[in-house]
Amino acid sequence: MSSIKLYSYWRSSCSWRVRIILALKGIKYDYVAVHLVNNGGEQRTDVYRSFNPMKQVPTLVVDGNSITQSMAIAEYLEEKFPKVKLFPEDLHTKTKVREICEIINSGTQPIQNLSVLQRLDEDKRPEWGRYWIAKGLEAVEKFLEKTAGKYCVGDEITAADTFLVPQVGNAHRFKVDMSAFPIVSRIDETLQSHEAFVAAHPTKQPDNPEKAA
Ligand SMILES: N[C@@H](CCC(=O)N[C@@H](CS)C(=O)NCC(=O)O)C(=O)O
Repeated sequence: MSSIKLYSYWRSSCSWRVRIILALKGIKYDYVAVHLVNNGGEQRTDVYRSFNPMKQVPTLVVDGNSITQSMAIAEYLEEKFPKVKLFPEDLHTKTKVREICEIINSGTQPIQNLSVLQRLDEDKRPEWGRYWIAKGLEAVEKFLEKTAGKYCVGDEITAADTFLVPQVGNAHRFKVDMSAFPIVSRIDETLQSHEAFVAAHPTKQPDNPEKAA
């Protein structure tokens, strides 16, 4: 039995992806909150930086070994806990899953991430975030026209769904007009009531200020 710790921030979409995966796979873990804003950002402390040089969440620590980058964490968990599969066996289908993950992971979230926004004047940030999130979701929607069934790729939940839902969460925060993304919206809505997605939601995390209050 491994000891697993997740360094997370309730509102971080990248941490949210990993929380969904852990919940879907039924993996128990200890939650360690890293406040991204207070005290100049706890992700920037020397101690945290020693195991996450990018100064970002999430970090997963398994039996004392730290793993950073949500995609690497997703692939690690897939191999270590293969019972619930989030990357399909079929190579073509698996590649479709990875493509959707990467549109979000590399093409969308990094451009609207906190440390990027903090380089802009405060009044420019909402429009910047809205623009880049809408651009990413436009590409995801086009993909989904070809791949979607009940979920992003066919009728089984895959890693693509675990990346999509948190990015839609960010879209709502930035007030993106979702009417242009009907398939994205339909899948997000379907997954909102799935128990693993409910458990991983920001509102359910111990460091959510409303929960702590
Ligand atoms: N590629 C990384 C991105 C991680 C990332 O951007 N994390 C954000 C929260 S979603 C963060 O920690 N931001 C803090 C900062 O920018 O200072 C991953 O997927 O894990």
